Amino acid sequence: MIKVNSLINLLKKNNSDFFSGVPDSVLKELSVSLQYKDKKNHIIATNEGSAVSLGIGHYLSTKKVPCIYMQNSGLSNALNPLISIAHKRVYSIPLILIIGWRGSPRIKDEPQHNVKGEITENILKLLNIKYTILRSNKDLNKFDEQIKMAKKKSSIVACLIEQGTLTNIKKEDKKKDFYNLNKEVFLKTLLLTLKKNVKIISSTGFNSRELMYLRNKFKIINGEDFYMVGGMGHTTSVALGYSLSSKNDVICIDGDGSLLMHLGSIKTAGTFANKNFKYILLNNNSHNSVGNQSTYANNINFEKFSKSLGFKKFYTIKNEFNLKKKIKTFLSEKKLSFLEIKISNSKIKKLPRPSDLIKIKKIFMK
Ligand SMILES: Cc1ncc(C[n+]2csc(CCOP(=O)(O)OP(=O)(O)O)c2C)c(N)n1
Repeated sequence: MIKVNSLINLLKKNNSDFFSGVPDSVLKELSVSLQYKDKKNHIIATNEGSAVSLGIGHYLSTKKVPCIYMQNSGLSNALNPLISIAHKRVYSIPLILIIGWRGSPRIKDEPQHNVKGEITENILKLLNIKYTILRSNKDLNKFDEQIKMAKKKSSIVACLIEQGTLTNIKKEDKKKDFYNLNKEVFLKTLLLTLKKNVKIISSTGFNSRELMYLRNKFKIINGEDFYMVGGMGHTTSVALGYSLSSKNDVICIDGDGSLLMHLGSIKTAGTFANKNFKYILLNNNSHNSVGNQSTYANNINFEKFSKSLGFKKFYTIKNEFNLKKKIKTFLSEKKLSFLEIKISNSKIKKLPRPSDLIKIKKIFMK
């Protein structure tokens, strides 16, 4: 185990004090600690490519090497600027990557993480990025040497961190809900309001897991779900692609972190979606499932936003008053509509995880 402060101090000793990244459960201690202590020098980015690019900009203006953190699933989002801008044979920009290693061969994980976990080291090797697997304080020394070398050679260096490695010295504050409407109440009411042939496509994080939990708990059979266990930020596009060739109503249930990760896809929906595409944003203003870090979505005016992107109607719900009626009104709307739910964080303990993915796909496609 490694205290998160030992890692942060090592980076700062190397004159790296600018941090950007996308939150991850493995690196929760790091991002939460930075959010409280390094507010000025820490930017929570909407996707990993942006985080790398923010770091590139920081280097260009300060000559200091930035630290970019991400889950290994986000490494693919980061590849474009890593390869086409920062790579040794392009602009040779030094960067320190801190990568949460879900699905490492040592640790049992979900299918989508196992696939990425197995190839993560090879991706780094393909990019010629030197890396250290950080498991104990001893490994910090090796990483320190690699950082010094990367600075000298103006190259990229990385560390891989597995679940449970980082520890926090202080218990983190429990962050309060930003909004009050109970998420379980909303999702249960939505499921109970569905017509028979409705399809739901839901985003990664707690949203899909809660839907699955509630369906099982209350034995709700109307509608069918497809859970986006990975591909964060692509829920809108999958739902749009499905809806364009379907006669059924398709409900896209998205999180605010997920929406912001690939924001452009909602413009594509606003331009191309038919009225069978129903977009629901569960806005809790946080990355609830990976440590409650802020998404800063609270100050977006989603009515102006969605209407300027092509949605014809906007609805918002923030409490339980007339909940069922409001959901019905939205679902029966004949024009392309966007529904923002100002919602609490999840309150359900021990949420299940979708595991038999091929079965879920087959049932969904029936
Ligand atoms: C590409 C990628 N980057 C990061 C993650 C880690 N991750 C999983 S869920 C999540 C937060 C999603 O936020 P939101 O959509 O608001 O849903 P909530 O967690 O609040 O339910 C993140 C960052 C991921 N799965 N994939």
